[in-house]
Amino acid sequence: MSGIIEASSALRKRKHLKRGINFTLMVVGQSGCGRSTFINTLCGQQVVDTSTTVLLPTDTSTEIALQLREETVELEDDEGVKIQLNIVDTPGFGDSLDNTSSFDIICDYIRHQYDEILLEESRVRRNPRFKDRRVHICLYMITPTGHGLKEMDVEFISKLGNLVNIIPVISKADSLTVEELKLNKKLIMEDIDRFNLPIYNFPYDEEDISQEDYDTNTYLRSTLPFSIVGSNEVYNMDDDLMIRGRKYPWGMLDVEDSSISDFVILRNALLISHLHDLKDYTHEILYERYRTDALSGGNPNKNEPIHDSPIAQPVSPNLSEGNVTSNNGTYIAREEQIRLEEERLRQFEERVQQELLLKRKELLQREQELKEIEERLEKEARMKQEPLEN
Ligand SMILES: Nc1nc2c(ncn2[C@@H]2O[C@H](COP(=O)(O)OP(=O)(O)OP(=O)(O)O)[C@@H](O)[C@H]2O)c(=O)[nH]1
Ligand SMILES: [Mg+2]
Repeated sequence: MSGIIEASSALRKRKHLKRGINFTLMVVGQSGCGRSTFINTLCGQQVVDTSTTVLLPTDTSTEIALQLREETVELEDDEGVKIQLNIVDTPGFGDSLDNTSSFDIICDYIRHQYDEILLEESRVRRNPRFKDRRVHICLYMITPTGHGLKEMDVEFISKLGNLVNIIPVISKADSLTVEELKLNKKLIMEDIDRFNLPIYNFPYDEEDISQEDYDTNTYLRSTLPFSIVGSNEVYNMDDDLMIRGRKYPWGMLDVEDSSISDFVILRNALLISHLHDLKDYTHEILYERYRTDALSGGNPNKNEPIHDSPIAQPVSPNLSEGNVTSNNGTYIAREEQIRLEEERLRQFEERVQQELLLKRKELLQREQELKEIEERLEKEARMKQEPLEN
């Protein structure tokens, strides 16, 4: 009997591995901070275009709207384990004077994915094609100023850190010297402590952790925030060694150079050692809290520190007098919750529609430009031909 169970679990595992592990990474950071380059470096291939993403304000607003761009790439490790890596890029982030709407768009996106799971869980018949698109990790890129966190960084992490795992990273670390980088890391961690910011700091259960995992997690904690160097170029070195690096007049910098870059540590943590931990934490802690708040009529929008709120109980048909009032209250609160959810979804849809309109407008403009170029070329060709005919 146990043989059958083992065999079927091995089969399930193989099937799971064949399909690939689904993992979603969001990259947030101000324009030009190196988001696209990092994504390509992490995947070891050109996944996103690195031409500058210049977003223009719409006619009706001076604000630059943030966009969410999704890409999926399949990665495979040395042992043939596949990862379906969904990447959410955030061009336009932090480009406005007031970034509240950017924060809201990201917040809504993450909550929307939780709502989808909530809905799917409540279905009698599950959708076999349902895709879990919850964000398992949000890398928050800090520009290498040599100082601590900016006001916007503090606001973002405190607003979203209880909804999604946030790991802070210093991008373009090669623009700082080793000493400056050390100081920059220290200042950032001091700010994180001072403002009590909820980042993902490789949590573990003290009673249920091996010495090896304990050492790894402690080391990763002490390395935060990770410093990264990205590049879109691969160079063939003299000894036929291929390296992804940045070429400067004074020499070559390997993105994996550990004196300045924690890229290898971060890649290993994200895609190998902590991939399942990040998924588990998202499901068991972050989503569970969201679900509890949503079902108990609370407001999952609020950003309270993680707490052990009681799981909502199903409403019993034999209610005592006292329970009627409290369940009635819960019922009203749930109705209010549904109303708020509907309103939020309506706003979400509106934003998507607006984005669609904008894209259509851009497309029409491009078409018009193309037409004008064609006409000009035709005219030039005709003018060249005319003297020949005469
Ligand atoms: N020195 C240095 N430059 C980098 C690094 N990563 C990216 N860059 C450069 O920074 C510029 C912007 O990089 P992108 O990856 O396009 O940045 P982005 O955040 O995607 O930019 P937008 O999409 O325009 O918001 C490019 O010229 C990159 O070559 C890095 O680690 N170090
Ligand atoms: Mg980009």
